[in-house]
Amino acid sequence: MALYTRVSGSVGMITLQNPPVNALSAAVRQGIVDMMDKALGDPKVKSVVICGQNGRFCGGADIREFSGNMTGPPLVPMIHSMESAAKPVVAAIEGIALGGGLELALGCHYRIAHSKARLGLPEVQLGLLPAAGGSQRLPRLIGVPAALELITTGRHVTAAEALQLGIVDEVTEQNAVDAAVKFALRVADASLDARRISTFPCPRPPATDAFFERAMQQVRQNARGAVAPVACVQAVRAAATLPYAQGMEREKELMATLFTSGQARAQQHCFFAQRAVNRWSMPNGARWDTSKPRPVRKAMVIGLGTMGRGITVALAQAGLSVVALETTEKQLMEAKQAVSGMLERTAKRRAVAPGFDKVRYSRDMRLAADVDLVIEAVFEDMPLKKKIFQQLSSVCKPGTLLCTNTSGLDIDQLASQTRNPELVVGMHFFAPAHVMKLLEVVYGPRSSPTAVATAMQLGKQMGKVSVAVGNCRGFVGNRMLKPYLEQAFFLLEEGATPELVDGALEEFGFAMGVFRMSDLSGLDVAWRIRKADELAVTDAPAGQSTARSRQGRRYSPLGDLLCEQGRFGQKTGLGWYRYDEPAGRVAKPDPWIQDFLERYRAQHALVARRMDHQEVLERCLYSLINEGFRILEDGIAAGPEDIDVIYVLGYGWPRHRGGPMFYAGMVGLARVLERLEHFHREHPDVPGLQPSNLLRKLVASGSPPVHRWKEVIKKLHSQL
Ligand code: 3H9
Repeated sequence: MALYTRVSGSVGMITLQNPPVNALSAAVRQGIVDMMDKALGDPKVKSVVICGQNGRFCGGADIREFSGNMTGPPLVPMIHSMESAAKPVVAAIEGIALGGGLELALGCHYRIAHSKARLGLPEVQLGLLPAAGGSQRLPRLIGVPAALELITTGRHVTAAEALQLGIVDEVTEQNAVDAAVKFALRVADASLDARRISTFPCPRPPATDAFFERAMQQVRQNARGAVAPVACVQAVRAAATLPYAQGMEREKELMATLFTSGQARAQQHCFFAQRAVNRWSMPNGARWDTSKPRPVRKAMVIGLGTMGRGITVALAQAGLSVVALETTEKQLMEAKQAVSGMLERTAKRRAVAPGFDKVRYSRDMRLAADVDLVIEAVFEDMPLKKKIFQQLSSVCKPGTLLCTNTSGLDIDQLASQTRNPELVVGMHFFAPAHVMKLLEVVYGPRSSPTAVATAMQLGKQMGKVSVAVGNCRGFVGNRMLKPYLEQAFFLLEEGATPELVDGALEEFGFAMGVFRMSDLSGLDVAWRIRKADELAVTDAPAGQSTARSRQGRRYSPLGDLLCEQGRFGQKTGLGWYRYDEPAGRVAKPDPWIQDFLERYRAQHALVARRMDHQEVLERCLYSLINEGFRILEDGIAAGPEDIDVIYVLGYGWPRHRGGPMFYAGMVGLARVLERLEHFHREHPDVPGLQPSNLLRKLVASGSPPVHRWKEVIKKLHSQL
């Protein structure tokens, strides 16, 4: 809806009303058309101001409408007739002007923004392009290079940057609507000839063809198979090379292709999934989000390795006081230097104060007496963690939340070391912890709703997307990773190379294939855990040190054998690849690995065979997805959206493929089931390939779309 009033005698004011972000739904568009007619037809009105209610201009087209039949007046002619109006129209931008919201503002003759407003064309992140004239007007207003960057990345800009770029005419610290009304009174009689952006010539960049070829090459490289950024370049190229009307035709054509694409659906699924995880509830229906989180002002981080340092920075940046704890003076000083550097760099990027004074470095555990929350981030050593939790339990004041950053150990075992097990939760960060958006908040059987709510709230304060998950080995993300990694090893045994497996996964859209990723994170971490679990080669019976079976199931000792050679990945310069130097970044195929694999196959009488990318993808991804179904079955994740968010934000799953569970739906659940059955027949000693009950149930229920899986899961739980 849109509300119309007349203010200051001669200014017609149109207020968009569609909470919470005033998205341009059919009713809002109809309202704008009607109210513009009213304003233009009223002889007392000399100029018009358009604004949004509740301090938010407009969040763009109503994304919820994309999945149904679009009704109501279309945006393009609506904006065009606004631009053609004979009376000046001023946009009063408060809060946000995003996507169609900014396009609406670009159709106005003037734009006044509040200093705290953010503007942008984020359509590319939804698998779309700004198709209400944005791709044609923005380059005409601010030039091709700047517009291209904003449109292909979807980046939001502050009001100050928008002013500098020339997107807005004025920035105000006062109420932007009042400022726009004053401005509208001032320009009531001014000529509009030079104010209609669609009539501006588009400045062509020098050597236009070469400029766009370079831009396209760069965008393709970063897009990892996403098509929307490519279409964005094509649309901006049309703006630079064609007259406006033809450019608009091109924009429409490109949008038509994107609009119905699977990628757009996938990216919009991610958008809604990311918001759905905030309404966290347990599979049994118990809700945490109705519990009041406790205030957290002071925190302690124990263990200042890579994770602890990142967590310290994230907490300090969120405005908390942090006590950073290490055991030796040397470790403490090294950590202090590293944390200060990280604080300085991020502060510079965000143009804020570094907050060095927020962090106090200490070796004294007794300081835990004074904090509201502790995050333990020592290495994955259960006895050590248990000892720390025992100490904390006796030092901390009542009510202090005790969190662990373990990436997969049992939260309940740690809780049982404390006097208040209800105050223990997992806060599983992803490296680098001050950068990565994802946080798994892990609740044990005894964690209280308040404890979970507090951890979730703290995550939000740190700018993370927090997903509440149940307690099991590896939680959601790492539990699903295990069968995926396992398949990658089996593929090597059967004849693949690390390059082949990584090539297939990177072509699919992962930022990094499994072997490059393992090299980056360090092979020794998982090896030490396997050793502790008596799974690694050194624990196998003498003479069978490379046995391919553990506890009755297939096991590949390849990773252990590599670690036995001291090849721990990038940090040692050697892993699944060779690096120019220790900590070097460029992965090069290593002939040593070829020999090593050949020797290994010979030792186990394995005959190498050729395999293609399709097989690599099916084996790795379907086994990961299958574990995702088991996780849903076990009630560890509340829904498929939670798993998808974890994979997209924490594990580099390509956003344009919507997350593993959405992807399974796109491939077709029946197809995933059929391929898993096939692979399981071929590899009966690999339980990860045995299709889960839930997958079978979903297929038997006619493969409903992902947002309806919860009904089937509920039924499955009620039958148990
Ligand atoms: C477009 O404009 C296409 C055109 O170029 C061409 C067309 C021809 N529609 O994020 P929040 C909901 S494409 C519908 O938690 P925040 C959201 O789902 C659009 N709903 O709040 C959530 O609902 P719920 C281009 C929307 O304050 C609630 O609002 N625009 C829309 O953290 C609150 O959202 C964009 O891509 C929408 N457009 O952040 C902007 N936007 O409560 C997308 C939000 O049921 N939106 N909702 O979970 C955003 O980036 C953020 O929501 C925003 C607010 C920054 C606006």
